[in-house]
Amino acid sequence: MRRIRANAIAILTVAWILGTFYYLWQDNKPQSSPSSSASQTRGRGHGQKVVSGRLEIHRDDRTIPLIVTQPPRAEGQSQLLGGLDEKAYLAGKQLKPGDDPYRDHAFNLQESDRLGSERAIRDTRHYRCASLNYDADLPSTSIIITFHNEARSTLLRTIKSVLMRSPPSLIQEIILIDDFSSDPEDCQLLSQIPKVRCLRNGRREGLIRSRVRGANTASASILTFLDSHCEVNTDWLQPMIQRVKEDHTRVVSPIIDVISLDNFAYLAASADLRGGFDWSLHFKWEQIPIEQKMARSDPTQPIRTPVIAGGIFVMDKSWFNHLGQYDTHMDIWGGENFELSFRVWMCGGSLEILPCSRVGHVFRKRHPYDFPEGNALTYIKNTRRAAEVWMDEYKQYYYSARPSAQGKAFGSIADRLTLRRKLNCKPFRWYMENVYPELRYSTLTELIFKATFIPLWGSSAITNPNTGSLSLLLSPRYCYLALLCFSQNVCCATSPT
Ligand SMILES: [Mn+2]
Repeated sequence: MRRIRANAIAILTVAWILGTFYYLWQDNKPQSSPSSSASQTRGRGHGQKVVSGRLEIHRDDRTIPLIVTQPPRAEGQSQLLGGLDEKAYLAGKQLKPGDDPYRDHAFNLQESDRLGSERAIRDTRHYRCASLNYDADLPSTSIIITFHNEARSTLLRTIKSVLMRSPPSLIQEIILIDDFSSDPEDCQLLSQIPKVRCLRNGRREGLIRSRVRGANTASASILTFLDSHCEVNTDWLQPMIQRVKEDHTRVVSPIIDVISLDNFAYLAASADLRGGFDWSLHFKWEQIPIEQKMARSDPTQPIRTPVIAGGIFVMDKSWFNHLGQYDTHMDIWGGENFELSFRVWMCGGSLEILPCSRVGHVFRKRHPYDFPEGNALTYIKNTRRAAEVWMDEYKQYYYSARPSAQGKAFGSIADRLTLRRKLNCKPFRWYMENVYPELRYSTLTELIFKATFIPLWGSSAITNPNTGSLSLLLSPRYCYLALLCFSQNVCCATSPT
């Protein structure tokens, strides 16, 4: 009897230790945002991990130490900005004393203004990137930046960093699409900068239709979509254009570094992440699967990614047009990155993250602007369109994970279905099997651990109703087999909805 008890205690102890390790491991894994109650925030797709506070922001000691990208010399500056009076431009919009610096842009405007339009930032690439060579005859690109009421200081810093840190021959033009901002001069004045063009929408269109407008007017053969609060890093452009030049069906993104929304510090993001999502079509950064990680002998090699975050990427213009640009019935923001990612993979292309290309981005905790139809409804409409057009029978998992999407209006998808047929795209099953097999089921080990250590594991899942399968457990309406809910795919499969 005593022996049995001793054994039981030993087993429990071992289980407890393993559970603690598992919990710590979970904690270190990049997680998606806990704040995804639909009305809250998704700092433009790629923001989630910052919001979670679990972000992989760590200074990677394999990166080039102490080398910073230089600001341009004083005499170069006047040429860089052409006729723009930078001081007057920035002074035209300033924070009044006593105003909340976070109110209008959801980042610390005071700090952004204080920084000025140029600064040295750390070169966050792996040191081997600096010795890579690129073709001398790379084609040029049209940079497309869409914005709505962006702060002048962040917008100007984005443009200047592009001009400072790109070979001039690669920049055909910078097209700004002002999506009906309150002050037309935010954009117009910037067109005094050489190569910068400004187009203003006559009404609010959202980033999807704005980008299509930019793409249609672009004169270069390669499109580069860039967010309006970024700073590009050393040699950010060459790796991406090289990959697209070699194969025009590749759609490539940089590693997106983090610019702190509070103090604007430039922080290196982990180089071991790719884009993923859960069944509610909630974007998240995730670790590269271990077998792929083991197979990576060269850290400068591209990383295959199931989806892109969507804010920053490079794509061949004719390929963009061939694949049907964007679904222009999607509004304002959100979901377009899934639609594009599914389409690219299923219709003959591929998606990559290039570790030797780095772009810093201010990740925010909320959208600073209004959604005319409401944030949640817009996200549901857009993701529902993506699911209905591309996910085939797997869309039932989307509806199980996002029951509120049932019955919501999403407009006609006839055009997009015709497009899919015309392009002869592969079924979603192919995507699941070949591009993102990791989505299907939690591993058995995870299942057991999660079932054993509910209190530990649950603390993170409970706060994350959109992605945490525990939330499904807590609402048995959507699941008959409560225990199996820990693997949300199993749960969805047994869902009555
Ligand atoms: Mn953004």
